Amino acid sequence: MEKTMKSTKRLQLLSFTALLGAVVLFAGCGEPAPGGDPAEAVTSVTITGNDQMQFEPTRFVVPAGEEITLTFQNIGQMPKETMGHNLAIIRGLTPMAFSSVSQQHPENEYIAPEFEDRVIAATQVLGPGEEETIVFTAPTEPGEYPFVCSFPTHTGAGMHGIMVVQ
Ligand SMILES: [Cu+2]
Repeated sequence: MEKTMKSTKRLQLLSFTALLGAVVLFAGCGEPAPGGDPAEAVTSVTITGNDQMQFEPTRFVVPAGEEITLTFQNIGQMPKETMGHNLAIIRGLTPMAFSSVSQQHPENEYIAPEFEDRVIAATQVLGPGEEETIVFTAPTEPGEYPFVCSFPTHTGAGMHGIMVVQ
């Protein structure tokens, strides 16, 4: 009796292990999500900004030290003077610390001259329907680097995201 119980238990354990294996296998072979897996490192990325002051996506992952091609598209319709957008990837500053000063510098595409050494890469300010592609080298140090729109009030309204370097 004791022996039978034991072997039944072992059989259940085996089935469970097989099931787990199947689940892991299935997950591993799944089709990538539309637009790519946001957790996967890429060397090319497109980010949009809209009239609601939202970036999409707000997070992307790049491999350390690689050359990255980033296209930023302003998909809004409002005029550049009131709803322009830029995209600046920064290091060593919070989005608000960077933008509260940078937004006072329209003459320099809303990049504070004193923070230029904190800018990994940046686009110009884009009007509706405009896009710009920038090529830059990802930092060699893994970590999280913010990207922001520093057009006045936009960072405070939530127009920022994270570039993960891994
Ligand atoms: Cu903006």
